Amino acid sequence: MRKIILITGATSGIGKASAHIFAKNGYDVIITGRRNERLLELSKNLKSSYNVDVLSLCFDVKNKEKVKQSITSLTDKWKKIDVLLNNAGLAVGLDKIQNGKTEDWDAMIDTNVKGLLYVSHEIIPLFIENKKGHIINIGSTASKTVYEKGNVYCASKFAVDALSKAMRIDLLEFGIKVTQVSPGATETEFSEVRFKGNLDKAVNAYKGFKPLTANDIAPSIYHVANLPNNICINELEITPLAQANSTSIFKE
Ligand code: NDP
Ligand code: 8X3
Repeated sequence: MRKIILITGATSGIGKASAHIFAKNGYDVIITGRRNERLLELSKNLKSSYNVDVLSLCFDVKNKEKVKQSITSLTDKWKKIDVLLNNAGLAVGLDKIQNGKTEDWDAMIDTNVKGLLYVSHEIIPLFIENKKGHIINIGSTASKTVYEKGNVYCASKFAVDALSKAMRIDLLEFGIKVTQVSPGATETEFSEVRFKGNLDKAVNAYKGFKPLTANDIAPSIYHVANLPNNICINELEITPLAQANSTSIFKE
């Protein structure tokens, strides 16, 4: 029987690259996100490229009821999930705290923290029932070091750091693995979303150094998910060569 991964935020960036690498290596894949057209296109590509089963579930992780309904409606085959990749997330705005917009704060906390919790809340009982499972939470270098104007995004990722550690402890008795993968600067749609569609600002974020791409991160996610049963990588921080942490990037 093939293994199954559920990926939140598979319509773009790190989630989409992860869907490809897991499917390429024979996983059946549950892809999720809000943009249904992208999900349908990805589903078609994965099926035709890798000959695996793909289930596409369109939902917003902020919507607790929709998350619950989507997971409880899974058939028995799809409930046998091996890996949950909690990847859906975003930064909205880059302002000093005194200039921050409460709607941006809500979007980040509701998606990055509460959304991750809502999805985990539905999947953890399946893992406990199946006596196996692996939760991989996408943190960030922003989970570790606060930077100027990063305030609420950093707070939301510090929460992912705390939750990853807490899940690891609480789920020990069930043999469920928990890993936080924390990327540094990675060129995806992340900056386009952060700067609300301002492409000049988005491109500028990566000027003067070579950022990572989603395809640089996905193999490490695949690696941590496919170790022998007795090994759990708790944390993995991956940055471009030019970046030491959130605040130290060497730009030419
Ligand atoms: P992208 O913007 O390319 O992808 C983000 C994904 O999250 C999309 O598939 C989007 O799908 C999904 N998403 C966002 N909000 C929601 C929501 N409310 N409900 C469901 N899905 C949602 O960015 P990345 O690939 O870079 O980001 C992936 C993760 O990596 C995020 O958690 C981000 O914080 C983290 N990260 C990114 C870094 C970077 O430099 N790029 C560095 C460190 C961490 P859709 O819009 O279709 O819903
Ligand atoms: C995304 C990377 O540096 O914009 O988590 O916070 S950063």
